[in-house]
Amino acid sequence: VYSWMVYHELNDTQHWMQNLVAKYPDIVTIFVAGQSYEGRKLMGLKINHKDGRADKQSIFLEAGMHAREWISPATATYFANELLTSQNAQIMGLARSYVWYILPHANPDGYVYTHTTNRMWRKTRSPQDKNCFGTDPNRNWGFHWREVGASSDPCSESYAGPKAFSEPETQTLSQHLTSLPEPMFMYLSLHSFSQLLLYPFGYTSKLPENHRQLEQVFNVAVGAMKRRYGTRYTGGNVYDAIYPAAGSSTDWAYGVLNVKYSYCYELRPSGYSFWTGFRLPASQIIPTGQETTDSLMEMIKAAAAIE
Ligand code: 0X9
Ligand code: ZN
Repeated sequence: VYSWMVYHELNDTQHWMQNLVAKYPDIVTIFVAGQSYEGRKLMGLKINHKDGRADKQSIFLEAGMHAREWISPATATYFANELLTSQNAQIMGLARSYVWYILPHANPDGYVYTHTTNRMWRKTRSPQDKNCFGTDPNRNWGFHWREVGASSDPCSESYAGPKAFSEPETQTLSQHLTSLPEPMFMYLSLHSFSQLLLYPFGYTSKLPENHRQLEQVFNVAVGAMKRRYGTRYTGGNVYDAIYPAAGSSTDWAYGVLNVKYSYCYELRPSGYSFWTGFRLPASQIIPTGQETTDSLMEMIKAAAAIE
C-alpha cells in the first residue's frame, strides 16, 4: 500500500492517483496538464466534493518543479490525502469549499532522472546547446522572462531556456492553468529547502499591489507552521527574502493569471547544506506534511477572511 513512510517513484504516485479515482468516484478525477519533453503526463488530482456550493473557486497546488526536491511531491500527496480522509472538521470544511487541483510532479522527467541516474538533478531533461541538458522550469515562465536571476548558459542550474515557455512542461501547464473553468483563488508552489514562505515578486523589488494582504496571510501561515513542532519559517517577497529570480510560476500566476494569493513554500530542512538539504530523511515526510497542512489551512482561511 501507498504510504508516507518512504519517498515514491513517479509510477507509484501515478498509480496511487488512479486508485483514488476508483475509490472516490464522486469526488476525484485525474487531470492531465500536458506532458513532458520525454512524453510523460503531467498528471494531477482534481478534488471536488459535489455536496459543496456550485460556484466554488479553485486552489492549485503545484509541486515537483525541481526534480531533487523530493519532499515537495511527498507533501503534495500527503495534503491531497488529508483533503480526502481527514476527520478534522476544519480540513473537511475547507476541502468542500474549494475545487482543488494538486499536481505532485510538474517535472516528471527530472524526477525519474533523480531515481535512475543523478539524485541531485534539478532541471528538465531537454537537450540544449553545448551538449548540456535541461532548463530550470522555475525560470522558464513567460512573465518578465530572463530579466534577472536567470542564466543564459545552457549548462547552468538556473538556465532560463532559449525562450519563455521553451519547455513542454511549463508551456502545457501554463495553458492548462489558463483554461481552468473556476476562478482561481490561490496558487501554491512547493519547493525545498530553507523553510521559507515567499510571495511575489521575484523579478523586481517592487511590491505587489496587495502586499499588505499578502503579508498578513504570510504571518498567519508562518504562525500555523510553528504550532505543531515549533518549525520556524521566515521569508517575504522573493526578490528581497532570497534572491532576484524572474520566470517563476509564482510570479506568472500573480502577474499573468491575476491570482491575488500566490505563494511558494521552501519546505524542510532549514540551513544551507547543499548536500543534505535535498535529502530530507523519509521519517520527516509525515511531520512536514502535518505542519504544512496546518499552515495551508490557516493561510486559506486568513485569505478568505480578507476577501
Ligand atoms: O530558485 C528557485 O527557483 C527557488 N528556490 S529553490 O532552491 N527551490 O530552487 C525559489 C523560487 C522562489 N521564487 C518564486 N517562487 N517566485
Ligand atoms: Zn526548487
